[in-house]
Amino acid sequence: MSAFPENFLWGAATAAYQVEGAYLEDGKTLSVVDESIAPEYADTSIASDHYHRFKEDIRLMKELGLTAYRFSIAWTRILPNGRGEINQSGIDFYNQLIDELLKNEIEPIVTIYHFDLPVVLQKEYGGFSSRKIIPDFIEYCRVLFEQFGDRVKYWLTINEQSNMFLLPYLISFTEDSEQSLLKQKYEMNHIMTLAHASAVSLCRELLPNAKIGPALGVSPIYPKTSNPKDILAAEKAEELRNTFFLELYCKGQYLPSMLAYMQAHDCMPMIESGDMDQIKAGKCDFIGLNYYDSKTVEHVTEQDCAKELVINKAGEVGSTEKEVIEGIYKGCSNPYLERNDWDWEIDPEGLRITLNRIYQRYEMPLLITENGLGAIDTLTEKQQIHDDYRIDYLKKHLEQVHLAIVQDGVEVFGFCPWSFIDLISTTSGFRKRYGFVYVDRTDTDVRELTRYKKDSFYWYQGVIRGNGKRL
Ligand code: BGP
Repeated sequence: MSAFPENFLWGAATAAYQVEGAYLEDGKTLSVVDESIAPEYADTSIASDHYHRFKEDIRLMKELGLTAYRFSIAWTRILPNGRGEINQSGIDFYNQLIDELLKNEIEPIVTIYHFDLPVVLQKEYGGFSSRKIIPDFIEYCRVLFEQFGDRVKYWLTINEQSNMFLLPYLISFTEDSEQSLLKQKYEMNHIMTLAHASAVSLCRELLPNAKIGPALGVSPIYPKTSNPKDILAAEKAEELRNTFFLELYCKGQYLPSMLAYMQAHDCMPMIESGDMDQIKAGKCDFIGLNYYDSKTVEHVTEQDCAKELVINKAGEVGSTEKEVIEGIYKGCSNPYLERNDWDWEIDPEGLRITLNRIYQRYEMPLLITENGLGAIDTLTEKQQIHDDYRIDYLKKHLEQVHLAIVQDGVEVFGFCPWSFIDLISTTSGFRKRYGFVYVDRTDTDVRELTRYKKDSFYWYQGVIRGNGKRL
């Protein structure tokens, strides 16, 4: 196997609310995700205690050989009231984190917004459901660019705008709104797109040498059979779930089929004059991709009623209920793929397919901002974690990234698996782990939070040392 490109970013990823803890320390206030974690799981008060142990964690990153680290900044640490007064302790924390990374020759990749809207802004005007968020978001971005832009070259605007459609718990919709939930989602999406594009434009103005893009959650969509009806359903699902967002980010336009869809379903957002120019002006430099699985769909019949996705949060195999989008598609399982305990279908080739679909269409550099396997890990008596299943998952996915680069001409400039260290899973607490580094705690027992290197840590270390030659 040939090596990966020179200067390929060998990274790993985390997000503030999942890893930091200290959720009310040093001036920080609560975000909507701090409040939304189900009570049976660990809350975000301590998480992996990265806030207090970041130096120890960066030593581990160095030992692992990382050349990049993707993390998110908590808006509520920087601007506890959502806007206005800057919290110096928050600035100090991220300054120390960034300086420590750079001292260790690790490139910081900063996510500006990873689901953690300040509660105050949700209460005041419904967060991203109101255009009032745009100036507040931009003020927050300005603070980040001014404070950290001298050292941070890579920025990610919004994490998984696409998934907020599928997973409404990621955003608090206004229950007493007169608008349907669907309409609220499309309104929110438009406002988020404006916020994203404004952040890109501001970054260009303040940091002309920086690179900025979104972190999109993507799953390629396959038809269940070669029945043209299934193929059409898959193409429509691909537009609805993936291309819709990519067209906005990369071309600054609404996909014609999505305009028709929004008209027909009475969920057209309010597009004010100047909006589309603003969105066009904020074209991103690269696309960040969070990839975990693929999805398979079949056509719907007249008997199929609309149904929301029910996700498997407990790790009970088979408890996912796939969504039905009336008149368009119905989710189904793929008999060719294995799945993890949370029913996520493991599909390494799907990553190559996704990289190709996106790159061949937009020709924009791609950064893999998340990829990984959530699993229940066991700490042995000798303090080891034999996570060969995770090694197998990452190895197969990296092989496909390599093939996309060398055989398909796709430009991928980095790989940031999820996650560097064990952290709170968005849906399933500490039961579902992703890290290269084990954190000794459970959802109910915080213990000492001691860090242990998993087998996958040593495997990834070898991969990085050989620049991907030895997977
Ligand atoms: C992505 C999020 C991450 C992370 C990951 C794994 O959607 O960006 O924050 O949580 O998925 O998901 P989960 O924790 O639900 O297994």
